[in-house]
Amino acid sequence: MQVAQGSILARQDPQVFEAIQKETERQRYGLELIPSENYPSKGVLEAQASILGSKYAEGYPGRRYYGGCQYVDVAEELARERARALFGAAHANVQPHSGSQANMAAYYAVLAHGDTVLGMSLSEGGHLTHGSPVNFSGRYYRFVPYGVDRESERIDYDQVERLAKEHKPKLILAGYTAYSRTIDFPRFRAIADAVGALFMVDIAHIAGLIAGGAHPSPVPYAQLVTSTTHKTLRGPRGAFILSTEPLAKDVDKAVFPAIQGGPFMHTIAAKAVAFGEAQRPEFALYARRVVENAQALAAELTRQGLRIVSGGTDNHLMLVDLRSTGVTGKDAQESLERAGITVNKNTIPYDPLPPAKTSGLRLGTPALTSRGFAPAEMRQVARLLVKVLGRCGDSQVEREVREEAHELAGRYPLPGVDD
Ligand code: DSN
Repeated sequence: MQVAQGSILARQDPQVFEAIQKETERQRYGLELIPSENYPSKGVLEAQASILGSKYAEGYPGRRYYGGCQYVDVAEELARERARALFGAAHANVQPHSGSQANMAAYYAVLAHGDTVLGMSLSEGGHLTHGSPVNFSGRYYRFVPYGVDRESERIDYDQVERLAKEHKPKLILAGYTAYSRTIDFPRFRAIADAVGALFMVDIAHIAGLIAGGAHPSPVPYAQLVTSTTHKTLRGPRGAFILSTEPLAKDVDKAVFPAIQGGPFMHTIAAKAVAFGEAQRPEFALYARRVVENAQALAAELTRQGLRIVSGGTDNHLMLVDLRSTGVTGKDAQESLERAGITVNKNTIPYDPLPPAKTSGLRLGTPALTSRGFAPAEMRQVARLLVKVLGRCGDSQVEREVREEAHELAGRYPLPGVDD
């Protein structure tokens, strides 16, 4: 284990220090395929670890409830301006601490308790905050779920239209956590307009692809766009909301004072850094490479006999249908983890198994692409996955794959740590 020279934490609190060191080694020598995870740059990490986190700044730049906010105002103004420019939006609120809070604030801005919303069900690719009964969203609002077509495993836009006409929602929600196909934003907007609904998109997963031009943008079509900053966007852990000008005040009031108190100014500074990085030409290359890598991974898995839900991917992720292997998502995830490959089990559309077991795996390429992996390496990763899935739970196979995964990962620096 490499010990950081001169670490104060190593002496002050060896237990916490060791946990951080071990996690660093896990990340450095493991193959990270969870599509919602990524590695931020050193600049992002530096801003996030900065003393700006000590400052209370309830309110917004120029209108704070605390003195001494002149420098955190600079950071937040930069984050807002860069988010607006990056996505071409009229308004940006960069204070939400997480994607769930961004969604909560967006709903709060435009809905009243009990209002009807159309959103994709969690089991087919939505998110907890898209109306799950165990989440505030399903409890406070009347969510009507839509799903994917059983044959094509793509969004059934005709069903969305039928449900919209039947239920007359106040809001229609698109944007998913486990959907691998391009979303037709103009079609959604047309459906929303036809029934007088607002249109909102949660781009938490695809924000970086949109910023880099590798997925169409919902901004010209949606009144509200929410996102996290730490997935394909490669920023710090956090979130933001984009909106049209008429909704700007309601969005700001919903974030503060309605649902949040003091903003995390260190994280907002780190968001500014990340938005700045995403404006650079090399970020567009990154975004395209994320998709190329996902397509290479999906193609090799298919060649090796696995079925990819909907037949492939247009973005950074894919769902693998494990039913032909006789292995559950849970067992596959555990065996792969022992083999040095981190994935997450996920339901597939119309999954016969419950969410704690699942018939699928969700794989994504943002993290390995940040490390410098190209399609050739993704094909090697596919072969390692297939080797484990073919002999799931076999400790000899897990050991062999772990050695190969360790060697492959070790060839690429861990961004933010080794650069
Ligand atoms: N937990 C995130 C994901 O993994 O997709 C969504 O919030």
